[in-house]
Amino acid sequence: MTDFFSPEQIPAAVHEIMKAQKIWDIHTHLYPPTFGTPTANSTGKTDPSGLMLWGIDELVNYHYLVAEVFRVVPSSVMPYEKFWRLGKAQQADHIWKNLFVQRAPLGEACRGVLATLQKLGLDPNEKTLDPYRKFFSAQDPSRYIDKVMELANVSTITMTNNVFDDNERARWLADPRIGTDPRFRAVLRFDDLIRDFSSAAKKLARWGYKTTPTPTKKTINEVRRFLNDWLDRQKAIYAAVSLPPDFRYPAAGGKNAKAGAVILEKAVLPVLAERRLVFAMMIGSIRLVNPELRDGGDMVGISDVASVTTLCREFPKNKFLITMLSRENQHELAVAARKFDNLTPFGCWWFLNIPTQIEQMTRLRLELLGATFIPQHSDARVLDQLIYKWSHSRKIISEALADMYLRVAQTGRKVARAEIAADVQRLFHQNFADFLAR
Ligand code: FIX
Ligand code: ZN
Repeated sequence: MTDFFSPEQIPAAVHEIMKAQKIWDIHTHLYPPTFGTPTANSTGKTDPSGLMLWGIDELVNYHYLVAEVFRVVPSSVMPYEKFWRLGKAQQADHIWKNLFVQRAPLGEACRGVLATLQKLGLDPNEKTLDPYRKFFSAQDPSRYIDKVMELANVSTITMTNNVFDDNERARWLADPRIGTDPRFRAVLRFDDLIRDFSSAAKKLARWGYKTTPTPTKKTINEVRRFLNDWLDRQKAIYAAVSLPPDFRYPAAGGKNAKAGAVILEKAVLPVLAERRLVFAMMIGSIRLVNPELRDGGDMVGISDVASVTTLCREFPKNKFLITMLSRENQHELAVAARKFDNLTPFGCWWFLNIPTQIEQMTRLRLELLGATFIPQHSDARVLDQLIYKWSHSRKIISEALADMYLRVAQTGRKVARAEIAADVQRLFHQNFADFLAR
């Protein structure tokens, strides 16, 4: 007997199905303990340059909150260089006092920290961070990953593995088994190869590849060898770049931009097509408009969707996973996805990962694409963020989805539980798995 819902039952039914759905988080900056952790923990093993970030000092030092605290205590009062000279704990104390204690923590990134503490069973009203530090220092990193994944109901964490990051690259070269934690999947990330091929070519040459800043046939072949070596080493499930808003294909701009486009066309896309690997292009980030803020110093700009449609048309054997950083690009990108089945839009990226924009983007995409896109990724940089980033997004996406089914039910078409469950599974796991496997 098919289990249909009356219109009044739909919102609660969608919420319950969404809550139960395990999520494949397709883009994060998270790592397993094999990459080392600077956070004090029950094993006593810490690594100051470790990449696995978790715990209260990392949560409160999120680069979003660093940028926000300078709006409250300006650099004329707390000079940037003075802030950066503080230790991580003192930086966190400064942020906690000024954003969480001396005023109501209104912003989304602040609210996220509080929601995470609440779901961990901690009191979000503490005046200092010490009680939280005590809790986190008692955790075993690997068991804590299981706890956070369970609270967030996340099945798989997809990493961002930047081959041009010296710390990360050295770790992969030192330990062939570093990426084998079954809870994580690797992604080969190589922004510099496209953004700044001239400097990337010099680095590849230092690493033993016969590359020059001019993309000759020999250089192109060597870049292909480099990509294959690292895709194999990482067992990467896709490859990714973040690109500035002025990215264009065909290339516009100077010699370096043109070289990047040649590398994209002659090396990156052919290698990924041969391996049937997805290419994620995250377009619209301007690096370090304020370098004093370090990771928090990046900016958004309106990008060119026509370059995306040109790539989708000219490289039909490639699969493009696209997210754009500007709100103004979202409608055009969703329409572009109606034109090309090798284009899957994903996520509400970075400055768009706030309730108002998640709601608007999800409704727009459902109305134009049905359940054929990937609504969200966490972009978490600190493990514990999975808890709030997913609880916030589930609620908003659930409300948008419920409205869509309500509209269907209002036509007299009955809506079955199995249909809702199938769509939720598509949106949070199967669309991604199918796109990878296609
Ligand atoms: O390029 C990226 O992967 C961005 O997501 C990051 O660079 C950015 O700092 C971030 O974490 C945004 O949420
Ligand atoms: Zn990211």
